[in-house]
Amino acid sequence: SAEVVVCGEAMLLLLAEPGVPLEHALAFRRSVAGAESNVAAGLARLGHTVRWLGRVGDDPAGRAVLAQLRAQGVDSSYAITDPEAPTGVLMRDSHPARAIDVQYLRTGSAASRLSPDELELRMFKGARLVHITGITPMLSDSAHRATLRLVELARAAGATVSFDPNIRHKLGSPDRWREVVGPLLAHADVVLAGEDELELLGVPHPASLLETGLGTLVVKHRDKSATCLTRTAEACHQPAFPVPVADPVGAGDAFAAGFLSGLLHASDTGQCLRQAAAVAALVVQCPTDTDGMPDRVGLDRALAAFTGTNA
Ligand code: KDG
Repeated sequence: SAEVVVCGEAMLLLLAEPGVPLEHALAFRRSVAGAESNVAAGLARLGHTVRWLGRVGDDPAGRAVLAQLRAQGVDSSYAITDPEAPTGVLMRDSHPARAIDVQYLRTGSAASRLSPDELELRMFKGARLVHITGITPMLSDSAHRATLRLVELARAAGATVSFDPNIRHKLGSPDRWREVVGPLLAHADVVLAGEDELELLGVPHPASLLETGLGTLVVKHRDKSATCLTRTAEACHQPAFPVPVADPVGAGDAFAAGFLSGLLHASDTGQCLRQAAAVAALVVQCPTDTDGMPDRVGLDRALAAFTGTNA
């Protein structure tokens, strides 16, 4: 069994050589993209047992994705290989100070065919935490229904549900995001969201979510600081640690991995937020979404360096 279960689309990532616009890049680095698999990789690196659920095609890209997840210590034994649809691909560039160009080749991908009847309670046995994002329900109607099923199964297994809306404008209009992803906020125990995302989803006053059942809300602000609100503890605020940014993509997933690891260790919200900020600060210094993910020792060292205390 795994302590954490995540479900989502993992894609082959083709990352343009640093700083070169996607359109002009000649050399690409191969890696894996996918918000949920990024969180899985981060939590596994921090010592948690993590299972990834999702679908890939029966193709070299799919095999490469599964091999990388395995190498990152993520259990993919329940992954489904679809003989009829391809693995999704994400091409992008990375610049610290310019908008990042992303091109998806994911329409009709194997992952987008996820359906509720493929999810079974045994996949969640022993899980303490199930992490989902708003990307999955935006992939297709069946993936939307599967996301609702995920929440049901997580509840049946007695797991905490964490949710990151992860709005990606290329996947749908703001209205569509509001309609599909907005209602999911009410199903989660823990929400990690950008303030711009909450505004788009029609939640101008984040604290109001705590009145409708949510236990923990982390709001990521435009200045990269974050606030954690809970029903019981006092609000906590954490600025971002200042670091040179090489590739900002994956910062949110790194932040989630650091925060959720803290929750699994029953740390107080201040510590969860510091860890979140530290993991994000380490990940943005490296190319790809996950290369900078620290292990426990690396995280403690970074926290000591960032906060000026001894580990
Ligand atoms: O969170 C980083 C993600 O944006 C990236 O890995 C790809 O999941 C992804 C998506 O759907 O854009």
